[in-house]
Amino acid sequence: MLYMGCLRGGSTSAVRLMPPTRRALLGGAGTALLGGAASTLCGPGARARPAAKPAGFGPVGPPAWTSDSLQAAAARTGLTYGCEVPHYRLDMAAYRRAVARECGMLVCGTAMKMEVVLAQPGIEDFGPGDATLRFARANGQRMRGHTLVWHNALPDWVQPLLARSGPAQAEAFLRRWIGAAAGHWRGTIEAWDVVNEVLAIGDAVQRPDGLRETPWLASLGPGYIDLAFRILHEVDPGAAGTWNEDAVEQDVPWMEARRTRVLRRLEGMLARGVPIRRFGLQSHLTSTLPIDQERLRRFLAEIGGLGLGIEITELDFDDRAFPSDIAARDRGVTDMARRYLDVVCAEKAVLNVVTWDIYDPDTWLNDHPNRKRPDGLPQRALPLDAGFARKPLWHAFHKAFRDAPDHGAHRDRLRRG
Ligand code: 9MR
Repeated sequence: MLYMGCLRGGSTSAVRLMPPTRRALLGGAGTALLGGAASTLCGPGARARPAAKPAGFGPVGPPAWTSDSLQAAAARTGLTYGCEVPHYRLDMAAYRRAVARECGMLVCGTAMKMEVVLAQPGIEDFGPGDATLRFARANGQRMRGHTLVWHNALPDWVQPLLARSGPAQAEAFLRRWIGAAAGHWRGTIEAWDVVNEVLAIGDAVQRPDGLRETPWLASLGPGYIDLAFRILHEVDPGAAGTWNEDAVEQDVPWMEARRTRVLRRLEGMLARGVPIRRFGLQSHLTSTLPIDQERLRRFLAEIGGLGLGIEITELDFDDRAFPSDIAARDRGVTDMARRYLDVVCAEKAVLNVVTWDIYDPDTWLNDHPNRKRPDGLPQRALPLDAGFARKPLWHAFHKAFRDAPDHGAHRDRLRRG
């Protein structure tokens, strides 16, 4: 509704294209999207208006993780271990038990993305995100927010509207969206992935700044990244703003070039006073490429040296270069994991290690055309197997956490900002 009005109607009037939803009529964040003079919402000076504090997501309960869990081992060094959770999985008792037992932090796979929250124009659906947040809080777990600005997971109706909008309308839309999502969950999210995958890859690297061509870049120009961080800071100053990026972990020249771009951009953002507090390495590691521990160590240390925190946000292991034999495959995967985690856990700026889901059947790697195994077998990418038993990879994580130096004091300081 108002979103469409902003984009379609230019700067003068908000066009209500649909009747108000029950949620909007009853109050809450939806009201903020309907009310108010259109000129204050759609003009260049439009401010993100955080929603009124929601009714609440329940008290933070005592930690549910067990003393022999990944989280318990990580916490000893000031790290937090967590995983991505598809919201529908919370209907499955065994899944709930596994996640409560192992994790100190959760992140939604899709529930906090625009594709779910704004699937239909004028209707905000916070339900799946709220349910995950309630579950996390009841189990004493923290939440990451994923993700505010991404070229994927845009609802069908948003892309064409962004394409037709000028910078003022696009900025107003961005403010409304971040105001709605980060405003709704304000005070409950440790860190938001403010921008996700902003660097182009391969032949798509066309611009000198290396930015990916996206609807956000097209409508707002390269300043959209700084702007998004500033908006989040206005809406929820307690949430750390994270730049989450992929393909910066392994030892190939094109990833080294991306690491250099990351460092230069981070320096620029800090020099411009952008309120960024963390950098996230997605860490979808692949067995087809090597890991150079020294290069990785240097990269993490340089980010830490800028005063930023670091998060491992989507860790998993694509085992497609390893043999079909399960024992041999697990040896390959655990070896990669140890090489990676030993460096990661030794860097004091690293705060969170989050895997993309926790049990093998859920990994996205089985569905992706470029990631599937050539033998058609399911990937062994995650710490738990299909029966939620702890795999050799779980033991590799546990040992890496146990053997890691204690950087608790430094990590606590970085978390506080
Ligand atoms: O795993 C997520 C999948 O369920 C969603 O359909 C998809 C689109 O929203 O996003 C997947 O998660 C991606 C993440 O948001 C960003 N990095 C890559 C992840 C795997 O594709």
